[in-house]
Amino acid sequence: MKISAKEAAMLLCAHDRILILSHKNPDGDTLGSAYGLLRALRSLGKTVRTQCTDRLPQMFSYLADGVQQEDFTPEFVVAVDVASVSLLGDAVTEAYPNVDLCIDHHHTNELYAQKTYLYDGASACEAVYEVICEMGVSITPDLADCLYTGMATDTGCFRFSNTTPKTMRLAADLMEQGARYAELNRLLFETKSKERIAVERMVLDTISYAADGKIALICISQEMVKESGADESELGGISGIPRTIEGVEIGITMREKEAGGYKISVRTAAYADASKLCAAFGGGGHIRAAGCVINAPYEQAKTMLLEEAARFL
Ligand SMILES: [Mn+2]
Repeated sequence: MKISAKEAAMLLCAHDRILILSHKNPDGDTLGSAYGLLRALRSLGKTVRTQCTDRLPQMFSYLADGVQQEDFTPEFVVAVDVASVSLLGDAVTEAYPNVDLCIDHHHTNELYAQKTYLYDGASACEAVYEVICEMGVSITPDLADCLYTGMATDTGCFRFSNTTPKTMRLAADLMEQGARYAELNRLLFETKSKERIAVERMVLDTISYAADGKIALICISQEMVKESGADESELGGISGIPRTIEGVEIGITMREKEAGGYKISVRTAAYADASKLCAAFGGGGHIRAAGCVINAPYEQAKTMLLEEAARFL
C-alpha cells in the first residue's frame, strides 16, 4: 500500500528497534538515505542499525563517521532506495523476509513492502528528507552530509536531466544546515583512486572509432582489472567515457566477463536509441543508456557491435 511522507514519519515514530536496509552494490543514494535516517531516528532516542549485503565502499565511509552499529532483533524493517526485494541480496532477504516500510523513488518499485512511500523525484534522499522533516528532527551537519550525498550522486552533481528545481531547493536547505558540499563534491566527483587511474589508462588505450568518429568503443578486460588492482566499486562511470568524446553519438563499452564473453554498455548522445541497439542482442534499457551481453570472442563481438551501431546513425 502506498502512503505519504507524513504517514511514513508516523510509522517510524511509533516504533523502536528499527533496521534500515540498503540495496546491494550500494550507491550514494541508498547509503546516504540509510545513514541519514539512522542519524535522525537516533536523535529521537531510538535503537537503530543499518545493513547491506555488501561492504560500505571506502569513498562513502564518512557517512558512518561516529556511528556504532549495535546488534538487536528488529521490531520494524525499513528499506531505502530499494525498488525490488531481489536487490537486497539473498542473505538479507532470508534473515528479514518481511519489509515493513519502503522509502523509494523508482517508478519500477514492486511494492513488496507492507507500506511504501514512493516519491516522484531524483533521489531517495529527497524522500527521506521529507520524512525526517515530518518527524520534526533538527538537521545536524552530519545528517545534512548524508542526504546531500544521495541528492548529488543520483543527479551526477545536479547535472543530469532528472535534476528538478525541488532537488536544488532541498540541497540548498542542506547547505544552509551545514552540508560540506564543496568537500563532498570533490570527494564524490573528482577524486579517483590510483587503481582507477591505472585501469582508465589501460582502457583508453583500447579506444577505437568507426563511422567517421560517430561511434567510439572501449574495452575493459579481466586482465586490466587484475593488473590495476581496482575493485568493482572503482569501475563506475567508465562506460560513460566514450560518449564524452567530441562528435561521438554512440559510445560502446565492452566489459569482459569472468567466464568469458562481454557485458556491453551503450550510451548515446542525441538521436540514436541505445535500447533498440541493445535489443538487437537481446538486451534493453533506456534511450540514452542500455546494455546487453554478447558471448563471442573479442574481435567477433566488436565487429557485430560496430555493424549494428552503424545502422542507428
Ligand atoms: Mn536512488
